[in-house]
Amino acid sequence: MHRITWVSVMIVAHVILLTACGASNNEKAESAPSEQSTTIADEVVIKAANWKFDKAEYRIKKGEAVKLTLESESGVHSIAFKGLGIKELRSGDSEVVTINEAGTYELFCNTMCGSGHANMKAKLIVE
Ligand SMILES: [Cu+2]
Repeated sequence: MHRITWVSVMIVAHVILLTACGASNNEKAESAPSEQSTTIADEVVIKAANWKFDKAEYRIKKGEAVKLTLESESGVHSIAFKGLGIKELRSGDSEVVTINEAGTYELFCNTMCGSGHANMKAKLIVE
């Protein structure tokens, strides 16, 4: 009889512990986001496919916060930007960038994606 009671106390304690953990995890998930203070002035979606980008040139304004997004319509691609301190974008990635220097910058696929890989180049024109 005593043994059965002890076992059920252990089970109850375990359930309480599990519930407590679950609750604190939820709180974390809810309070995590939002540190966006920059106003995004423009959005540019760059679409990649085998083996080209949807445009030869993408234009943005200098000094403005622009959200760059890479979408892949076929194949697996990424974009690197020559001469800009922008990190590589992979499919589905977005990055908010502000470029203060006008100019024409080269962007290219940075993932070995097949026979047309070397052709996957376009320009980012900042004006
Ligand atoms: Cu490629």
